[in-house]
Amino acid sequence: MAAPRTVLLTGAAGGLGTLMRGLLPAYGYELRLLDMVAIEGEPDAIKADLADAEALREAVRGVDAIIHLAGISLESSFDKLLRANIQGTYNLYEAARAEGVRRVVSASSNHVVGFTPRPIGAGGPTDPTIDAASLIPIGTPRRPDTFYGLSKCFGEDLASLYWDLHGIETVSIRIGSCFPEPATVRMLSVWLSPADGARILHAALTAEDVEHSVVYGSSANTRLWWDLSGARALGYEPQDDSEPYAARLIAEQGELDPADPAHANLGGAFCTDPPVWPH
Ligand code: NAI
Ligand code: 15L
Repeated sequence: MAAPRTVLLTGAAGGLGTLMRGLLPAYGYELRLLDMVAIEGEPDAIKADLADAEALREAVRGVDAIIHLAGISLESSFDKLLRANIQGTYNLYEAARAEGVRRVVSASSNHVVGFTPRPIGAGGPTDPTIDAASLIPIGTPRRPDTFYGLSKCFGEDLASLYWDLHGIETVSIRIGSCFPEPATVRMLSVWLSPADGARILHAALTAEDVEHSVVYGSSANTRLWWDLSGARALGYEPQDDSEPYAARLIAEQGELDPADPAHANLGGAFCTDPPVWPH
């Protein structure tokens, strides 16, 4: 497919949406912004809920691709997740189908595999680097750690169905932690720097013949836990590594303890005491 130019960015008011609004125009994209809340300084942004199927049809009309970030980004009640992440994502794909949009890049999450035990370095629990053969593969069975993670499993499967039934291509990116800086020792392994976030979105928008691809999304962290080869195959070349933050974070918080259930799995504290969506 021709490289997309006009891209709908859902969830544009959120943390990741705000970072990507700043970074993606440099790649040549014209962004159409959508969120359920108003976006300061963006009077043209579309204020619409994913529940509003008509508004979504209008929002996707004429775009070359969609980056789908909108939704509940933490644990919540099943009913709220059903409405925002499950029904809402379905509504968006239906709008894409009806309006002929051929490419979606969708924010999945590491929490679809959150209960997967994290790999341990060959040198023991505090050995930071994992040898390539022990990195978690993309095909590892899904083990969602929350209803939130479960809603992201649905998003991946919906994308698969819309490829097979309707020929809409999606890259589902299982994002680690995309924030300006890693804030925890766990994030040293799963951090996606904002600049690498823009790089992976750009790769997912422009790669040829992605069909439905699921990839992990993080920077080239020294302490990486999963296999980034799927993302690299799309043309993603991460430039950042969380390691410069390691000494300070470990001094402040200590090493991860594999005997602590909040440290034992990829999903970290989502497996024991997940942060809850505040709304
Ligand atoms: P966020 O919570 O900061 O932003 C989500 C945005 O979606 C908000 O602006 C909110 O108003 C909007 N939204 C929520 N429900 C909506 C609805 N029904 N209709 C329209 N808009 C709605 O989350 P963040 O961190 O920006 O994450 C963006 C996406 O990436 C989310 O789907 C999240 O699950 C996913 N993700 C983020 C990670 C990260 O490290 N930031 C890691 C893994 C996945
Ligand atoms: C996610 O899926 C969340 O949306 C984000 O806020 C972070 O908590 C991230 O995972 C993480 O695992 O750190």
